[in-house]
Amino acid sequence: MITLYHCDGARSFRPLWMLEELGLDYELKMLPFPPRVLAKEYLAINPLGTIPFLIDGDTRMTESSGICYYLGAKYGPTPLMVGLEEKQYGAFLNWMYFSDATLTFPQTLVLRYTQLEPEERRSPQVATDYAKWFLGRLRAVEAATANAEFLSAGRFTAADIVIGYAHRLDWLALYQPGPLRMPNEQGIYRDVMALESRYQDMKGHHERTVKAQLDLIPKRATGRAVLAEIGRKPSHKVTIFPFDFLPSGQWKSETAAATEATVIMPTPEMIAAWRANPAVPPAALQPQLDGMLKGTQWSRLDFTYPATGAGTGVYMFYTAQRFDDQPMGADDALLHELVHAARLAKGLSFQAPVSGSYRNMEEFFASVVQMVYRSERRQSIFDYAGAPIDAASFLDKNLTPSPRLLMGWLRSQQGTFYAALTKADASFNPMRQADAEAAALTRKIEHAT
Ligand SMILES: N[C@@H](CCC(=O)N[C@@H](CS)C(=O)NCC(=O)O)C(=O)O
Repeated sequence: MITLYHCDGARSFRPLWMLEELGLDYELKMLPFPPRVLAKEYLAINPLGTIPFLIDGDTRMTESSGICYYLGAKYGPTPLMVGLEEKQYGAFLNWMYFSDATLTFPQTLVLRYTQLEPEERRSPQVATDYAKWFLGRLRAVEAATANAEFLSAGRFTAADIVIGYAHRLDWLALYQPGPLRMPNEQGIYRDVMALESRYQDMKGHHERTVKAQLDLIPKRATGRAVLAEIGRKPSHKVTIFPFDFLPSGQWKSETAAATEATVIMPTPEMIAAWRANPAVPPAALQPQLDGMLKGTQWSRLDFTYPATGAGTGVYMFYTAQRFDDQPMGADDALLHELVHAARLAKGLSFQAPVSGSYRNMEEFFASVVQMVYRSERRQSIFDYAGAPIDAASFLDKNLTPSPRLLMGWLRSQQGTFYAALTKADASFNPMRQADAEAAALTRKIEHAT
């Protein structure tokens, strides 16, 4: 499988477009920009820190236009490439090199000295000079497309893709566009717009597939209990991103995982603000949390945070299709993450280890609730490592802490949620079982006294 590292708005758009035109399967890894600063782990993958980076088997490439050429040559034949035997081969090759060496180079300087550098290092002079330079060089494109729809060989080729990048909406905003870069509505740049709409399609697809799974969840009592628990913290948003948006800091440990619920670590100032003025709804802080999404302050929840008990917005990373070939279903995997989300939103996160396969208390709770849901659907039930569970003896399982103690914790931390879970009509329902045991014990004690 081909992997492409990409930042929205960056040159990696060229190979992305080429991959789409060729209809190849690929994995897209999104990074915050600039990754050199905001996703330092990426330097271990691409020491240059630049975007794009393509992995295809043993092949590693960093040059956007070179990657387009490689993909066309390797996965062709395709009309996107102009062959050596064609008259326009030289012109085609010239545009391929022109795209980066001549065209994107001045663009980069403008971007750097108007936006990327810290305020004090910005330089209006560099920006103005190189904007002029860029516009001058663009005249070659203008001339070539004055009477022709395409740049070479009379058809749409990789040359149009690599030159087209310089015309993306982002860049247009930067250069205050004139008709120069939009020759006509029917021209090649319409295809750039089509790619923009493909982004929207991808977003729409994600939203539709997640919603399809979310719609299944309230059909079961377990699902309704989890959603209601999340609903008890309306001030905290739960946002579901595609799995590939998982912050790069977590790739090493988590790339094998199919889903992940993550909180953004609040800054000490934010926690202090909450404490000083509890009347301020935490929702007011949400824009700050969202701002952190840009990359600088991603962090896993650590042991110290739950002590605040304030709860927080939760970001989940989930793509329904990742469950196509897995024993667990896309809906119960989503439910599992939503249990984490419900607890994180309440400021509950107990990472104390649980023996057996469960890793920690949070995974135990999420996994058990997931299995009650599966059991309600008359599906197989298994532990965190995938081994079958015997419903009748689950509470007696030799775990540390014991399942009964863990049930008691859940009940004391989330009483309403726990009570709702006992209502689920499932042959595996340790919450109901533990409640029934407690009631029987109470009766016995009452009887004896
Ligand atoms: N010649 C390379 C240049 C790659 C490059 O400089 N990419 C920019 C994004 S458009 C980048 O990663 N800049 C961030 C940095 O240099 O840290 C190409 O065409 O792909």
